[in-house]
Amino acid sequence: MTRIITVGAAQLGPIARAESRSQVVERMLSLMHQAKGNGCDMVVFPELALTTFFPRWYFESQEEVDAFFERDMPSVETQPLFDTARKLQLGFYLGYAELIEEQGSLRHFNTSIVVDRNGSIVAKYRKIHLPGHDQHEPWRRFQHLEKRYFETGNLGFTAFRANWGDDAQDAARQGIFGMAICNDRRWSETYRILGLQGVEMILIGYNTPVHNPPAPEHDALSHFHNELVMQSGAYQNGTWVVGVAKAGNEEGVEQIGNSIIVAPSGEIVAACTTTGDELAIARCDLDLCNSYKTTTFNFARHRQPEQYGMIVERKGAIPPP
Ligand code: CDT
Repeated sequence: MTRIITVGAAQLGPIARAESRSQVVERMLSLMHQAKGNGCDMVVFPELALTTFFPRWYFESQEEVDAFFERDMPSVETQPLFDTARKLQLGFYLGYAELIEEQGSLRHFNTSIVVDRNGSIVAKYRKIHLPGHDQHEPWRRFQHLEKRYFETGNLGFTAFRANWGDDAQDAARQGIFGMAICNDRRWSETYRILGLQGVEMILIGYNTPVHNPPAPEHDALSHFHNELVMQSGAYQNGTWVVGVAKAGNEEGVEQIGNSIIVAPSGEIVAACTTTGDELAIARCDLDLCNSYKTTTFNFARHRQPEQYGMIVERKGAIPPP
């Protein structure tokens, strides 16, 4: 059996601070139409896809911060994405800043959702590995205040079943999916926790500046590290990985593009080549995962978690001499 899902990595070029949600949504709709014209079943948009990457600025007022957040999903501005999904029968992954009242208090998360071909939200994820810092650091050329503006995600790495076929029973188009957001992709736990749930495709949106202020010596390696983590995460867990950037010079900050679709072999099978709005497409056979999940990375047969436990019991690192 082959279970082929045709996926579009729907990279977005820079989004100016002055650009409205509706203007961005227009750009996204154009990518959705292109994707449908090229036979896609779903598209993956970047992290925080609806606005500029606002954690690069320090804001004194919470009101200014909250203006970048979505209180409703869908909202008036994002409803066309859901309507178009239904009209084109095309699913999507969307990253956005979520402001929600939970347990009587207002909470801020860096969130992603998967919407199916009928325009229904089928899964939600809230970013766990928040990078950057929580205080204004004026020495930086630009800030990375995710730890100030977001809370750590509280939904875990939870795999879910999704169906991209014509009807709910169409087993040929069913698969096990997972989500992650940007910095999560650098952590092996992300892939392994989803891998242990049998994930077959991990969807990841990101915004990655080329320049890393605390470690500028990494700048020249930013593409290498981007590919390294997603390729190894795919291979070591026998899963497809779709990584999609918000790219280009956004408000004076250069962001990597390098959106890629990685096969369970670890090979890159499609890639964006610009730093603008661009679609990279791959026909992804979910059954390719089995070749890795039943041999080299047959977890039930080859993992040795009881032995790893002994290392954990040593309570961390070996003390210095
Ligand atoms: N948005 C986000 O998570 N960006 C981080 C920047 C970290 S600097 C290495 C990322 O991991 O790409």
